[in-house]
Amino acid sequence: MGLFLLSCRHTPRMITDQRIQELNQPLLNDHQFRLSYAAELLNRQGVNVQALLNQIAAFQVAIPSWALGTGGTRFGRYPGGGEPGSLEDKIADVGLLNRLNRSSNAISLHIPWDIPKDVAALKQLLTQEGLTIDSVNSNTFQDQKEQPLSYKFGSLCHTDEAIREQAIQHNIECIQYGRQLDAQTLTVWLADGANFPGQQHFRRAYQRTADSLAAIYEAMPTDWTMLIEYKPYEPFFYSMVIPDWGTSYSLCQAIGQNAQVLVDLGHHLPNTNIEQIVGRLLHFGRLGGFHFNGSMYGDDDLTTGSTKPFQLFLIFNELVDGALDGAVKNPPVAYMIDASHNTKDPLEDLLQSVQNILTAYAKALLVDRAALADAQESNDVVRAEEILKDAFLTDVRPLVAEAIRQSGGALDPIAAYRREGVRTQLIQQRGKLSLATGL
Ligand code: RM4
Ligand code: MN
Ligand code: MN
Repeated sequence: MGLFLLSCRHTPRMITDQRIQELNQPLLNDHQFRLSYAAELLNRQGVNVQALLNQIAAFQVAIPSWALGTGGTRFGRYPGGGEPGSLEDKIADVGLLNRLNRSSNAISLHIPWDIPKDVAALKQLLTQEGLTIDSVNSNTFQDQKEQPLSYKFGSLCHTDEAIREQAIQHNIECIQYGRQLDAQTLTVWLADGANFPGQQHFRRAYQRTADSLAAIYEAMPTDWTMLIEYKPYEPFFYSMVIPDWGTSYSLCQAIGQNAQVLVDLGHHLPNTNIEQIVGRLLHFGRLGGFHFNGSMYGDDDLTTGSTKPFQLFLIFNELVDGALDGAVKNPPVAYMIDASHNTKDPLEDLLQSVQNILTAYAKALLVDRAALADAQESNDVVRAEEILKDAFLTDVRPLVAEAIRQSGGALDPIAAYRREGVRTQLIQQRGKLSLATGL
C-alpha cells in the first residue's frame, strides 16, 4: 500500500516495459536489416558481435540529480516546465531514462539540494525503478540560508579555521546521507580560489585544503572512495586552489589509496589533450571518476559528444586500452554525466548524451589493439592513425540500438520519449512552473 501511494503521489510510470516493446515493433524491420549488415562486416573481421553487444549493454553512466531541470546562465533561465520538484520526482525521471536506454541505472546527488527525508520510501522507490545512488556531491560553493559562516573567501582552504571546520562537517554530513542510501562515493569539487593577484597565498591555501581533505577522508568509511575534481577557472578567474589534474593527483597521493582524481571533460582549457591525461591517470591507478559533457570553451556543460565526437572516442580509446591492459591497476571508474540544459528539454539532452557516450565506447571497443600496438612499436605513424580512424568511422548505431533492445530498452529512445509526449504529461502532473533544485 505504501508503495502504491508513493507511486501515485509522484510521477507514475509513463512508459512501461510493455509499451517500449510496442514502440519498437514498427522499427524492427529496418533495424534488423541495418544490424545484419553491420554484424556481417564485423564477423568478417573476426569480431565476436554478441560479446561486443554485451559489453555495450553493460556500460552504465550515472545521471546527476541537478541535470534534470533547466540550467541557466548568469543572464537568464528558460524553464520548460514539468521539472522534478522533489528527490522522488528526480528518481522517477532517471527511472524513465533508464527504462528507455537501460544504460543509466544510477543517480548522483548534490547535498543540500537532495537531502533524503523519508529514507525507507526512497529506497523502495530506487528498488522499484532499478536504480542506485552512485555518489554524493558536497556543495561548499554556495552559502545556504541557515549556514552560520560564509564561503565567500573559500571553504576547505579558508584562512579561518572555523569556516574550514564548517566545510569539513558538511562533507562528513554528505557521507552520512550517502550511507543511508548505500552510496559509496563522495565527490568533492571546490570553488575555492582567488580573483586577484596577491589575494591568496598559493602554498598555504593548498596546504589548508590538503589538511581539510585529509580530515574528511579520516571520517570516510574504508569502503568509500573520495573523488577530487579539478577545474582551471570559474567561479574564480585569477586562480583556483585545485586547477588541474596534477594538483588533484598530488592531493590524492597525500591523502590515501581511496582518494582518486575525477576528470570533468569541461574542466580544461581549450585544446587540452584530455585523452593523454586519462592515460596518465590510468597509468598511476588514480582515475576514479568521470564527468561527461560537451565543451567548446570551458565548463559549457553541453550535450556530451555534440561538438567533439572524435575527442570523446579518443578518450574512450584510452579507457578501453587501460581496461584491457593487465599492467594497469586502476580501480573501476565511476562514470557520470555532468551537464546543464538551457536550450533543450533536459531529459532529451540526457538521452542524447548517453547515446553519444555508448557510440564512442562501442567504437573504441572496435579498435584493432594488436595492430595498433604493432604500428606504434614500428613507428608506422600513418597506419596507427588509420587504425583509429577505421574504428571511429564505423557506423555502430545499429549495434548500440541492438544492445539496448536486448536489455529491454527502446530502439530509438528519443523517438519513444517524444511519441509518448512525456514532457506534456510531466507539465500536466507537476505544472508549468515547477522548478528543480540545482543550478
Ligand atoms: C561544477 C563541477 C561539479 C558540479 C557543479 C555543479 O562545475 O562540475 O562537478 O557538481 O559544477
Ligand atoms: Mn563536474
Ligand atoms: Mn563543471
